[in-house]
Amino acid sequence: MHVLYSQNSLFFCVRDRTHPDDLPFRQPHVLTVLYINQRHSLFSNNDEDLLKFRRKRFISYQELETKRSGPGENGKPVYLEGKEKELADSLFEKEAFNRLASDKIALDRSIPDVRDSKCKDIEYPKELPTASIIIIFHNEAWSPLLRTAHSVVNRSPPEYLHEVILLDDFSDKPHLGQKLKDYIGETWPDGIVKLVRTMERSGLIRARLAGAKAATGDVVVFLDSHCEANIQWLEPLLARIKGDRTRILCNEIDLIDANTLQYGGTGSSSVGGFWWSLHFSWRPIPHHEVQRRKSSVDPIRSPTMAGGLFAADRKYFFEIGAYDPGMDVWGGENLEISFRVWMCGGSLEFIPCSRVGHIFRSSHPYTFPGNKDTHGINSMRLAEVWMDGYKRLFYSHRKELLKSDAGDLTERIELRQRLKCKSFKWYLDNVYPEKFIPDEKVRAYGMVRNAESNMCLDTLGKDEKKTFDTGVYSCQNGASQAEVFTLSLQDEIRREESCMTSNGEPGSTVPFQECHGREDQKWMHNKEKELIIHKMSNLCLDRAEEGNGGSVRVKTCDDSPSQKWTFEHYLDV
Ligand code: UD2
Ligand code: MN
Repeated sequence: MHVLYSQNSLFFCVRDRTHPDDLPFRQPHVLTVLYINQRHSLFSNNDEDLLKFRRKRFISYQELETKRSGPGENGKPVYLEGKEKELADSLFEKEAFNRLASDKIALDRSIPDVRDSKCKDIEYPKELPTASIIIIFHNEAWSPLLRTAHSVVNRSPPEYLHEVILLDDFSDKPHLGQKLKDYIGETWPDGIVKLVRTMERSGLIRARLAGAKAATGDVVVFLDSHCEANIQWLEPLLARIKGDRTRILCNEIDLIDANTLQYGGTGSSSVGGFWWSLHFSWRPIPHHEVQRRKSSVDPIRSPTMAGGLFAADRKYFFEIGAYDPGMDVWGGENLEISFRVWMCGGSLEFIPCSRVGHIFRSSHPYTFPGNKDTHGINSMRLAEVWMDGYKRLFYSHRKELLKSDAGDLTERIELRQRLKCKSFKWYLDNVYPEKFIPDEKVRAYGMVRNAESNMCLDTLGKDEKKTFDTGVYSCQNGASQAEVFTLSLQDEIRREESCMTSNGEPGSTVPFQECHGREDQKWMHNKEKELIIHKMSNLCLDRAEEGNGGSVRVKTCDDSPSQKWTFEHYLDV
């Protein structure tokens, strides 16, 4: 263990590992992540002096926030031109955001208060638990990382802000070495911001675990390293945990534009869902939840969380199983913790009055060691432990994983037994009743085959979040998810979220569109005659074009072989 002392910063830090640039402390170290943060005598080791200092800093930031001017202030966009824009564009590919624009903006810039105005009238208890904010990063760019830290320090009341832990997951970029350590020491001489480094590349899941183990506040709050915490973001989270420590709470995530760094409010109209491929999705707040809530600022119960930004009672976080340390680098942990929390007696909520911006990037600005599909394997771990028989629906999307090894799951299975968690069916029935299950309580499902041609209905690999025309492809006999369709009890022919739709014009193609339950999405299947009839127009589904990738259309029923379709499986309902 090394005690590091930065001459110019009055900042002490004991760490398990040193950044490659932190000479002369190059030798590797064998310790779990550990540090202490010692206050300098400037504060005479007196808690009251320290709090006074922090309060003054907090208040003076609020006083000046509205008077600031400069690029990006008040969350405004930054536009680059000429050579600068060219350079920014070329960097964009690697970093997946506009680093040049970000570097132009003050690290402690002001942002607009995008909350529902009702939030301002809410009074939170004076006595609240204290929070450790854990910001994990691997090779993050300088300005987003520091802007995250500044926003937290400047917008969290000091009496509740126990510490901010910058958890460096084995970065090797020079700016994250000595330079970062010095900056922290000089900027926050009271030691509120602490730097902890892992000894090896841990991936975001184990990095968060290391951060939570290092934390000593009552509550842990996790943030990505490219966020901006907004006004009064912390109090609503802490108040809700004070009310019930088994609540896991997510702030609303605002959008910081990856190109202009504009801070945009997103509203509070979504909850988390998932695709059976175990990717996260945003969905509108379901009807039953809209009815349950009395006000637009009430907490919103959500089946899942996006993953990066949430708060939990620190001890409860560990009691409920923290994270699966067998998960690597990126992906899956968000659904794992979501399923687990609900199934094991906790709950998950979005808090409309707590807002934090996040830069959504279209790719990852870091490497995946060994080029592994970590989302796939991590998801497999969660499916095996938490989804019971429903894991079939995950594997139907990821057949190739059936040959993969998810690693040792013993501890996670034991955890589920020890906590006496409920079944995944319970979760679906009670927490996410609107989730569509393609092969239960339906009339028929599987391949939809046209016998004459041995062609099957097929999505042709189209993006199912958008509208796409139904096509045909030679039947893959179960090998392709793109050929799995369901005839629902509501008379839809559908995929997970989208339904076959027709405007009833003879000869028109049949697009898949978001399911809405209206007449243009209702179909009748006559099993004996092998017909699929659009109810509204009485037209028949017809394989209109030959060959792979051909389209299907609705036409006047004429008993021709191109209008004969059978489903692979029929259920007795
Ligand atoms: C989303 C989540 C992210 C995580 C992920 C699923 C939000 C806003 N973001 O993806 O937090 O739950 O889904 O796994 O909900 N990092 C490390 N070590 C690594 C890789 C990443 O510390 O090996 C850090 C990274 O610097 C960042 C955080 O982990 O601070 C999340 O990574 P991301 O921003 O690339 O993930 P994102 O937002 O695409
Ligand atoms: Mn992120």
